[in-house]
Amino acid sequence: MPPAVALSNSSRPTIGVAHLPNQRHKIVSNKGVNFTVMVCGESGNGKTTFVNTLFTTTLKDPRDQSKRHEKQLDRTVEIEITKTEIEEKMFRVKLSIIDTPGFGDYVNSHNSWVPISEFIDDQHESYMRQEQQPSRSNKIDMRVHACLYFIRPTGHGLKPLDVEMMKRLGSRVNLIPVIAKADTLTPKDLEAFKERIRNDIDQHHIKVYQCPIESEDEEVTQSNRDITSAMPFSVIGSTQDVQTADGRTVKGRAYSWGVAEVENEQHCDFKKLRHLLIRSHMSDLIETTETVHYENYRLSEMATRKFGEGKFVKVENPKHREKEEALRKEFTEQVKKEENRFRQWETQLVSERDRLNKDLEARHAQIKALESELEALYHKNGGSVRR
Ligand SMILES: Nc1nc2c(ncn2[C@@H]2O[C@H](COP(=O)(O)OP(=O)(O)OP(=O)(O)O)[C@@H](O)[C@H]2O)c(=O)[nH]1
Ligand SMILES: [Mg+2]
Repeated sequence: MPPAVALSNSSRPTIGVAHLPNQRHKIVSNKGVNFTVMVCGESGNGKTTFVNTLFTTTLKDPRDQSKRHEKQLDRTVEIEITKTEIEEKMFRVKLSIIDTPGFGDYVNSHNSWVPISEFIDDQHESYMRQEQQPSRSNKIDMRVHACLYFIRPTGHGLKPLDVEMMKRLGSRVNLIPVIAKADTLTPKDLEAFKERIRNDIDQHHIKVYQCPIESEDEEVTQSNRDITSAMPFSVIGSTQDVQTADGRTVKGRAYSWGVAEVENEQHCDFKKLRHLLIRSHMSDLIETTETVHYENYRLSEMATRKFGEGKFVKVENPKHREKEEALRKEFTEQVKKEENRFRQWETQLVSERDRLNKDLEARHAQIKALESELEALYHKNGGSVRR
């Protein structure tokens, strides 16, 4: 685990935990708070890049540069958890980012939501079991507080697989839709695409995270309004420093027409999303995970099993399914091959039997002919030949 790292000194932001109610505030300042964000969606949408970008732009002063988190951009093949700590005015936030393998054409994508939703449920399950233990002080809490769902910037709206996946996720976690690779759409197309996604979300009754807007502070209320109106957040991911036309060095993607900047609000909503996650709505995400999603899980599980009883595990992992499918295919082919072999063998046996039968018949005919010959000789010699 990388060492505790602090946010940059300049314009120190206030992390959401500072807004927690007093009682919680005390507990949190002593022990720190767990905050877990998950990214998921189709393969190649820039999830891992986003995670790297978030780390590079959020943790400005890592004590040890060499330990700065940076993951390889190979296709992610299993759920990967990266942990770090951010610290703000005595508050420790134990931040975990969960990167998941993207689904797409290379797997049987029909059940690709299973490992992800199972992971989310497993964290609830593990927490619930720890709560049922006599000693509950050192609980390990990896419940997912926010799940960022990356939507491919096709311009057309949600795919059926997105709808299925988002529906399942929205019922168990704070789901935040994200439009990937905002730099591939023009601002006009991006706005139209956002509208289409909002309509699809409404039409399919997908539950997405609704952040509270009203606050005692008018400025905060306005900021919350801005954040909400930007949903689904568009993002650009990049850990590269590039030079803008006006001479600034920024994180972004350089094109012949100019630079798409990660932290420029005219280019994408990365800043708004980061602000929501680790500043303005962290405490609400934690709170709603506890009071809505964990509670839903706990109640539905309590309704179907006795206190302390283990969970009924259904093996529905698509990887297992694929393996099962491959084995079934192999088995069927093997059986077919064996059947063919038996059929050929049977045909050979039948023709061999026919050949032998014919042979036998011929020999019978020969014997008969010889017998007749013998009979004729017997009569010719006046019956003196012995049969
Ligand atoms: N244009 C553009 N390309 C991006 C952006 N983010 C990532 N990419 C590129 O998209 C490709 C895939 O990025 P990844 O971060 O590996 O995608 P992923 O979603 O983690 O993919 P899986 O691990 O297979 O699920 C890489 O070549 C990235 O450089 C972006 O914001 N804009
Ligand atoms: Mg990846």
